[in-house]
Amino acid sequence: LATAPVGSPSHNVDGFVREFLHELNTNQGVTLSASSLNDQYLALASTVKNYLMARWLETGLKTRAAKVKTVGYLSAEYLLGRQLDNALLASDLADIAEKGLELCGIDLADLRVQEVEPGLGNGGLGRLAACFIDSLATMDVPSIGYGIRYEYGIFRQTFVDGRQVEQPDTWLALGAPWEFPHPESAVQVHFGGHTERYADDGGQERTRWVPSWNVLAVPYNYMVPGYLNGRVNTLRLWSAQATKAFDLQIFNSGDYAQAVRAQTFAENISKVLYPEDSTPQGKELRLQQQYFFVAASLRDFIDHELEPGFDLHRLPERITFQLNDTHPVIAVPELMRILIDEHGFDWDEAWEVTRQCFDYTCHTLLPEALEVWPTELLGRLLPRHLEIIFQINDQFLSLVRQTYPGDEMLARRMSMISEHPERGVRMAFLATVAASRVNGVAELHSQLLRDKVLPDFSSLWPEKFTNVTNGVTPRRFVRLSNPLLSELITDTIGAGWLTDLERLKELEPYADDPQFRERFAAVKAANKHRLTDLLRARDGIDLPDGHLLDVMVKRLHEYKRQSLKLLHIVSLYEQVISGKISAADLTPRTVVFGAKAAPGYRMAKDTIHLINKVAAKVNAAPELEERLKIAFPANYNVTLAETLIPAADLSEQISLAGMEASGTGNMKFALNGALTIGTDDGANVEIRRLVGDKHFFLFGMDEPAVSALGAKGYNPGSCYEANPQLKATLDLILSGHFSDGDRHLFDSVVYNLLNQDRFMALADFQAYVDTQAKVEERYADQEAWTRSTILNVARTGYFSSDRSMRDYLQRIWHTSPML
Ligand code: 26V
Repeated sequence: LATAPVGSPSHNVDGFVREFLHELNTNQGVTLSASSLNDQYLALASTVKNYLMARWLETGLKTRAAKVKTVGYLSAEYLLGRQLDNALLASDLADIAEKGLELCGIDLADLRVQEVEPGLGNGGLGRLAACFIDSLATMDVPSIGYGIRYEYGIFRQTFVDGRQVEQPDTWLALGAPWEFPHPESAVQVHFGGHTERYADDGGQERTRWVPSWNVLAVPYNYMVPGYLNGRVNTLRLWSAQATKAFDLQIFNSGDYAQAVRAQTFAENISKVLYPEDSTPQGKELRLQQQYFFVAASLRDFIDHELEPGFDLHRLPERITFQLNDTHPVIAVPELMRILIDEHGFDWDEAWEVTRQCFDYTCHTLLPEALEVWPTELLGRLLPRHLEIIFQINDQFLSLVRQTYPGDEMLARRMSMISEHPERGVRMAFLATVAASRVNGVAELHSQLLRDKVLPDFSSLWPEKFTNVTNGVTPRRFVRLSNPLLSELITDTIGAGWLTDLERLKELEPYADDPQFRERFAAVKAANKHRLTDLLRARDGIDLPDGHLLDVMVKRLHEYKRQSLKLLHIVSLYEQVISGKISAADLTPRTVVFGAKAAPGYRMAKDTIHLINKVAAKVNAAPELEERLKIAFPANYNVTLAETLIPAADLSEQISLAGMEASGTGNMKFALNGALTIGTDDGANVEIRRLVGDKHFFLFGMDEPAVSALGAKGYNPGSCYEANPQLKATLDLILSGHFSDGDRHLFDSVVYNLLNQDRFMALADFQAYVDTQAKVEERYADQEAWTRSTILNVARTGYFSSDRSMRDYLQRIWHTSPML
């Protein structure tokens, strides 16, 4: 009785209503008639939690008792999106809730929109982590997600005169009903100070770290419900709080203000998510964040998840930590420190355990995105960890010298310590040396990781490297975001596909069935109307009817080439206003952009400004006869993606080949019946292989061609000179046409393209424009188009994150679901 959780409320409309009203009265302290929408939303969230609670507690008991290996997913970001619908779906409560609320005179749809999504991530990497924990729960894999509870997530983007202006994301302001704070389980995290040698009782020389300050890490637990399987895993996000020591100082010291400042300093650690996602700034606070969540997570797992007295020599039997990029890599020296300094392991024993406990996923190829922490900073913040890193490096370099005698250049290349521009620790090298397995996130990316980023390491340890192609959760990105398509699929092939997405293959024969095509097209049309309604209400944007909906949504980065999409639009516009073609020649098309720029990334922000300026001009041009429109809703996020992606006809995946590690938006679009125009990059390669060349619009240089052009010397100016249409396009921007006559407003963007163009947009321009013409040709034949979109859905079941998790389980974690 003491350990068994109490039962759930009854799984019917009556039980639901009773529970809901109870929550409204006792939690919100209001009656139904006096309640606000926010009261009702919070009470609804509590009600759903109550249904999931027994399963959550049981999952914990069952997993602990089984003493099986747990996956510890270490990620600085989780881009979760709204929780309510997902929780309703996972607990099979959606219909019951809808009916129950209706009895109370409430429309579920009105409550849904009350939720502010937890945007605790920048983009692809954070959203991937959210998809992965969903799949692990659904596949009954014991796992804990560890991360940071940022008080402010990714900024809210607004536009002022077309320029991006960032606003704080106050996602906690109206209450956070999905989290369970556990201040009593807080753990201490130490920083600073120095190290000392001392002799232990047996006369053995040992080291201890004498830190100079510390903070409390308070866990906030979130339910991660599996889909209809009774498992509820945990996501544990850490929040920084000043320790008691600070409080005591407040009482004891005369300098109250100073003590409060110290408290604020400690609590700053989890205050805000860094919005840069490609150029690490080497900021001290960011390193504090990384160590903060990693130290708390290791401590939590060892002290609270393992049974007391557990022999840490056997730690790899019970945990495998996945390092989501290099952000949590400081966990490696931290585990070494725990084993050696706190548990008396000798170095070799500790290393043996540590290297079996970690695997590393790399998510980039951009050299400037690889984290290098200055040794000066590391030594100041984490002196013991720096010592340990130096020692790991020494041991590693002796292995290198042993394996390749006389090759001192190689040893220098492979050193974890870089000397220029300042001494720093290359975190990707540390991760690669420590990890049992290193993986890229799509086949091409994994190949390039081996060949270009870590070639010396892949020669030394070829078996260490592997690929796991990314995936997305079909629960959120098909079932919840596209209910009409889901219904059509279930109607056609029966239930069960949501947890076995390869079954979408069974749709293939229906691509040739005109009746099915008609229903499929009707779903797309309905989704477009849903988007139209949303954009009108959310942004005051009016989407025209009957247009090809051409969508490019992702972070703004030069390598992703939003500028290439923009050149295409300006080129069409220029041809019409200069009379080269008539508006009637245009396929009616609306281009939707969604993109946030890192606040310090000038070129990206200027590109946003340019897109908005071009949009203003194009949208108002009578010459175009309403046949070309641009919509750029501000603040693209998971919630907007859920309505936008199912409405899209065309998915823009146009990064320079070899730059986009995988992409996951590309998968979401294909699964929702959009066709892709894309380069041979990231997971596009695999999407195209699966859907077939005829149903994918490939253009541009492939990676070897990009490399060859780079080696030969690329001159964007010659593309401009050689291509009259490209010239006319850029000249129109330079003329001040989009900037009220200001000829220099967009110099940065245009001259960058003309003189540098690191990502070769001009080189791919003609191929892109030509391929867009092919898109229009196919679109003109609606039957053929719809057939292609059906085949895209039918053939992309591979991109379920359930499959990604299966690959990690088999190839990396060597564990299996709980039976
Ligand atoms: C990098 C950094 C650098 C330091 C400052 C903070 C920060 C925050 C995040 C990141 C991650 C950038 C890497 C990233 O998001 N990669 C994306 O990962 C996706 C999932 O694997 C993949 O689909 C995208 O292609 C890849 O760009």
